Amino acid sequence: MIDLRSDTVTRPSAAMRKAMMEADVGDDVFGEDPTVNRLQEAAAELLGKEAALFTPSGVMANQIGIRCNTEAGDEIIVERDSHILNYETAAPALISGVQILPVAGERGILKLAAIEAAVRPTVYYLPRTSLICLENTHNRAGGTIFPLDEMKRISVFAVEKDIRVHLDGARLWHAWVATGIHPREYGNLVDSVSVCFSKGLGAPVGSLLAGSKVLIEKARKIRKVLGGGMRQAGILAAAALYALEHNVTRLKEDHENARAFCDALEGVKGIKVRKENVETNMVLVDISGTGKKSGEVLARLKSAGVLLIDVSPTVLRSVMHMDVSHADVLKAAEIIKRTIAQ
Ligand code: TLP
Repeated sequence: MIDLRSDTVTRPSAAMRKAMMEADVGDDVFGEDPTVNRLQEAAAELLGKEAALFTPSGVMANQIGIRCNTEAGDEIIVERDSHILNYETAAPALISGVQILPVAGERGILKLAAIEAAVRPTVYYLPRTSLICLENTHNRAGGTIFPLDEMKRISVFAVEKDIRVHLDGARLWHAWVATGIHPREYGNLVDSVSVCFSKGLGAPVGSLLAGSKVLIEKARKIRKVLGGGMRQAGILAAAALYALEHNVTRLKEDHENARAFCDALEGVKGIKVRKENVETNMVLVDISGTGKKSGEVLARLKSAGVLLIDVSPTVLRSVMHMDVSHADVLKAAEIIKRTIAQ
């Protein structure tokens, strides 16, 4: 089976498992796990932030970020196709008591003009806009990269308006490798940033939120409330440290595989792929020309040996990762061609 559903499906390598096994550990609820502390310091530095907090998942890192930057009753501006809005089970309402204002972006990229138009005037009977959430790379748009210049403009505007900015950087590593722009450059522009070690970097578990010391102190308390206070989590942090050291630069192979996969599917009758939109490790495959719905196509692909997922009834997502080779990716494209032709 060639599994292109997500880059979360990777299994930790033998070397990563060895690093986990040998990790020095302590009780992290007491702040005494040396490996967790080392990871948090390294990641804070990498993201241009004073401090960082290890979390079990990307959703938890995002939700703690939202809670730290808002008050109940506020409104937050979020891109319409963002992960926070679409795949986090309405958690901002539940955990932070905030209302989401979805704003349309272009291929997942929120533009300053759209944000300006969405910010509420300061009037007592309107909700207060307290936070803007951005996503880099953008999942549902197919791994698109947030342009640094646009983020700079948004950041300047947000400071002027006293609005906070949170960056969902689950795949910020991919943007780093594709553009050469250091994560710190993005981190410097926002109040909080989440990253994941289990998407593309091969770690079994683990995400992290970075921000100011004050924000991270608040975050530690919220993580505990959410049941995310972990004990000898150094075993997991060791995997994340290993991933940062060994698995970032290789992401370029996944990006190359995404382009090769896209090339192989270009021109196939009934489906549409857009090479110009393949910026990192994902390829969106529009199957509307087949006249079939995604559920049926996915089931047929599965029986032919390829797993993808759907982002809409007519668009499938394929994600390249370290557990699929160049040959696997080309084989998957062949199987897709054959299945579509049948
Ligand atoms: N995304 C998963 C699914 O939830 C869709 C995937 O397979 O891509 N932010 C972004 C941009 C993400 O893509 C994800 C995971 C998360 C946050 C949440 O991370 P986890 O699953 O660790 O809570």
